[in-house]
Amino acid sequence: MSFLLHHIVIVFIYFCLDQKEKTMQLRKHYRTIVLSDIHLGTSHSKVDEVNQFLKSVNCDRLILNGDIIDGWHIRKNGSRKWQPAHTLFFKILMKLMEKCNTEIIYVAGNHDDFLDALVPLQLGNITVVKDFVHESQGKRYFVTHGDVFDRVTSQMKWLANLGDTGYTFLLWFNGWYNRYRRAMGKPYYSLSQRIKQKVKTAVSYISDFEQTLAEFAQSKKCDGVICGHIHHPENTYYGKIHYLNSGDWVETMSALAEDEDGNWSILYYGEAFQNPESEDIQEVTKINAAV
Ligand SMILES: [Mn+2]
Repeated sequence: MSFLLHHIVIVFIYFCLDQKEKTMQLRKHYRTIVLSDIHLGTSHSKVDEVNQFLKSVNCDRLILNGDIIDGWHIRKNGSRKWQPAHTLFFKILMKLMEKCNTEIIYVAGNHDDFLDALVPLQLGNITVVKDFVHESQGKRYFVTHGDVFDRVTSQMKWLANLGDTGYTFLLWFNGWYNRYRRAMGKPYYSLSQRIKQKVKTAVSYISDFEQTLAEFAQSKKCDGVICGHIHHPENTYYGKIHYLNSGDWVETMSALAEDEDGNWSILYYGEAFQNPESEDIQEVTKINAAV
């Protein structure tokens, strides 16, 4: 009897391992994924969405391009807003490293500046840096969070703080507005992004930031730049310089992805996960059911 039980257990374990293997294979594979501005530790962080996104992909290199943990917020308000979902984010990262052999490069931003004292740091498959050059398919990309190039936050702290208060209010309002939209059966809408697009000064601020970064990449003899910080995803060219911004997981829920051939694209969470007809969501539902 115990012999039979023993066999059943072994078969069951093999079955589970096989399922796990299949689950990892179902994930969409990219050469590189870039995430930034998740602001873990705040209530505005779209942590469930980023976790769901991460469970649906697999990559050789994951770049966490700054403001992943909001150290400023935690210092000011304590860790009350730290949810199990915020810890789950790191567990998913561990799984990626373990199962997919993903290399993780954490680039410190301004909200996670507590890491500045540690850089450069190498812990197994994780590297913590302030910036680095990502080389792929013969191209060189300068990777930085981007805050040091932001004239508003680096030169006028008081203005940045004032902006921060207004911004926090906007995000709070955005949350309520979207709860109302959801109740009406409407998809997610980023009110703060819409307002930013309308306000002229915000538009010139964005193009100013992009231009500065493109010039810096050129001075570093790079073909492109990969940044975050302004919560404005982009995949464009400034002259010959490829400007890439990974967006954020507070407003736009976006990431950058590089395929096997070195082509870059912006992935929007909403596109893949809010349209139940899409193949991606069916795939992910299958994956989540299997986990
Ligand atoms: Mn930032």
